[in-house]
Amino acid sequence: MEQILAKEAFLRQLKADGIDVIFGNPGTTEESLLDAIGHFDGIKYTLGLQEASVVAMADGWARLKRKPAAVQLHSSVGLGNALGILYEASRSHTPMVVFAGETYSDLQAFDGFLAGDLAAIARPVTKWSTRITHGMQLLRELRRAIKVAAAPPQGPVFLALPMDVLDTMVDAEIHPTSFIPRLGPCSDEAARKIAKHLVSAKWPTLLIGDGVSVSNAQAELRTLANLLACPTWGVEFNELSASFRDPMFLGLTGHSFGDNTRALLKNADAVLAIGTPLFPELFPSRLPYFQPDSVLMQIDTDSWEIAKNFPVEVAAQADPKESLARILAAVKRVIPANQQEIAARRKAVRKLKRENRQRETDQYKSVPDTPANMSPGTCMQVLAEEVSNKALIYDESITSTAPLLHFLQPGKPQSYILARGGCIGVGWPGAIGASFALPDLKIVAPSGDGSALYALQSLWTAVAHNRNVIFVVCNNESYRILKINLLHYWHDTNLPKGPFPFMDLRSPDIDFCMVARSFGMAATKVNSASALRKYLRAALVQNGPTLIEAMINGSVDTEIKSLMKTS
Ligand SMILES: Cc1ncc(C[n+]2csc(CCOP(=O)(O)OP(=O)(O)O)c2C)c(N)n1
Ligand SMILES: [Mg+2]
Repeated sequence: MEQILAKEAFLRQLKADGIDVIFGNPGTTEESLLDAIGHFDGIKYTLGLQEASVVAMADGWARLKRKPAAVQLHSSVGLGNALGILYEASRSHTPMVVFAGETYSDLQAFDGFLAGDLAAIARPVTKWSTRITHGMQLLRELRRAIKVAAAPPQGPVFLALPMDVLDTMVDAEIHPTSFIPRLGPCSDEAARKIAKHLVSAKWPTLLIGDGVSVSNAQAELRTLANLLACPTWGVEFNELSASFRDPMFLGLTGHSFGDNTRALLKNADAVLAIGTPLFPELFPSRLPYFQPDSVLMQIDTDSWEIAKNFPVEVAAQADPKESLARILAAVKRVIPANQQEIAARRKAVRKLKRENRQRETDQYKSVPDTPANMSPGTCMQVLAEEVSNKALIYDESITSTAPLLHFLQPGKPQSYILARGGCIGVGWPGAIGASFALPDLKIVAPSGDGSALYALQSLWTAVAHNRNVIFVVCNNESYRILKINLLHYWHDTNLPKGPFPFMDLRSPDIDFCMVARSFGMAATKVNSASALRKYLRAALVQNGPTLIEAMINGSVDTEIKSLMKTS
């Protein structure tokens, strides 16, 4: 068999699996690999200038490609910088093969510069983490890593690559990685039971998450929700598992306060959760989420999430799309006798949706535009009007996300992605990664000013590779979400409202346009709807990256009024 250098074999294997880009940031221990990449045909190396951005770019790429991204980090320190976003990728199931170089194996016991147990550092944030100890093991372990990353539930894996391993001559035994086929449907019996509970419930509620979009189950979900008039909520909902325009889709439960979610479920007597954890909130409710006689049913590819916190009447580790198809067939077989009840519920859900929308409209209108800035509602209305159907919106606008969703009402596949949050600073680099995955798509990346500051260096990559991304800073000169959450804390603990500590991003003020220009990117600051509209229109028809700094009102007066009055 042909003998080649292990690092060459490594690249050939990635290429054989259709991975044609490596997102990376190098150090001395990766230089020999970079040298090989430089001479290798068919893999593009994309340099990011800090590891958090590198991993976030890979996250965006993998989410759009739906297959493992390749990420190269620098030894223990580069891996350390990446941990926050790797944590996020592992919690939200982004498939990635992450690797970092280290010094020659025979020198590792010396415990010198950059020494560390890399595989141990990566273990808590990966599905599998190992050091490759011999060149002849490389291909087998690389293929295993790719397979493990891609197997449901997907997630990151880590390989430590000592320099000598990469320089070994190995057999060029390249063949495409064998993947585990997707799971099949839930059993007929489970489908029948689920159908029976949904059909006989008064308020059969669907809780859905990214598992639905990952299995492309949107059509089946919509049919089921409409057939039985099921109120539907997005829980861990970062991709469009349902259209915001679907009449039965009522919006997102949010990931902060379990008591909010609990209130939404007060009438639910049968709940089917599909492809979502229950519940991903920071402050889960201490009170029961479900009524004592309600029935919980759960379908997920991830056994960890099933029955994680609540007893489940019907549980299925199964593919959402195929399971929903089976449930639909079972529902149709017993075609419900209670058609009048369903029609009444349909009306009630539509009414609820209308009322929620009206409440949001009133709330956004109540914040005025001023000469210095726009209300978040105005900013997002313009963005939604101008961008709708012309670009993918990759959103990390934090407190501006709610008005954006309100005005955009996204539904078409690849029209909207919510940066998963948790670890902020994933939006802009994620958009850049997405633009490598879908080079023909224009991408608009609204980001909170605070979040953008974690990922500024990603602008350099966008310029270096002339990405078609419009970066929009929703600049409210603050960590507004933290103010809102502190108000909740004061309210819940009956403490008096004080000044907001360390949450204003002023004195010195930050000039995002100057930052962008320093990376060679054109940038404009706007503080009115008309200016925003004008520059968005221009940017949408231009090639290459631009930045628009939109000054928006960061007031939390509405929240103060609503929270403090009830205390
Ligand atoms: C890596 C990391 N550091 C800190 C936080 C805490 N955090 C969550 S949201 C936020 C501020 C977001 O501010 P911005 O992006 O300006 O959005 P706004 O709330 O103003 O709409 C911070 C600091 C986090 N989630 N992740
Ligand atoms: Mg802000």
